[in-house]
Amino acid sequence: MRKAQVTRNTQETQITVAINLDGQGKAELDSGVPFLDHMLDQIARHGMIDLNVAAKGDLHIDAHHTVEDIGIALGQALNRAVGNKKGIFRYGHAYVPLDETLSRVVIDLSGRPGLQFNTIFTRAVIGSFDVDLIREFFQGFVNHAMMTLHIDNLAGKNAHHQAESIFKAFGRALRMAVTIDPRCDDLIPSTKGVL
Ligand SMILES: [Mn+2]
Repeated sequence: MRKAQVTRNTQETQITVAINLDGQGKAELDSGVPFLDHMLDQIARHGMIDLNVAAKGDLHIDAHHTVEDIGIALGQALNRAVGNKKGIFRYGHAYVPLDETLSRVVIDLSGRPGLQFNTIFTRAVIGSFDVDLIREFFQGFVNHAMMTLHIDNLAGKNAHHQAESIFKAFGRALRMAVTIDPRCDDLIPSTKGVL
């Protein structure tokens, strides 16, 4: 089973995450940031990834450190869980609508960190959640997952819908990228022979 657990403790946050790429979309989420829990639940459900996240962060300041550091820890966990990437699709993509909103996410488990985040949120906050933190989450994630990630919100009038469609599309795209193609057996999907 492709699983990993990461504990990351700093003076700002204490985080433990566990990931199972061959899971059933089950999530146990206690990030301390309810909107983030709602988004992580989308990754688990639509990615068919089991996800546990427990975090204690300096929320008396704001949610910035907690959200960014959960992205970092999850990126580390993904990097460990995919291992040497033998037999995986490597690339994944998804378009996900949510009513008037449409988002596209494209992934390459390239071994190189890179984020292209093209989204103009229609509001600065969703409830009490600062929408800037969505980019911070994904930047932390790609830096440690060592993945190329293109996120484009193509249409949207509602910021909750924009965020949710991005996380759903990310889950779907990740599910495709980590899927093992049985024909590939021990092949690493790169002409370099290493990812
Ligand atoms: Mn929602």
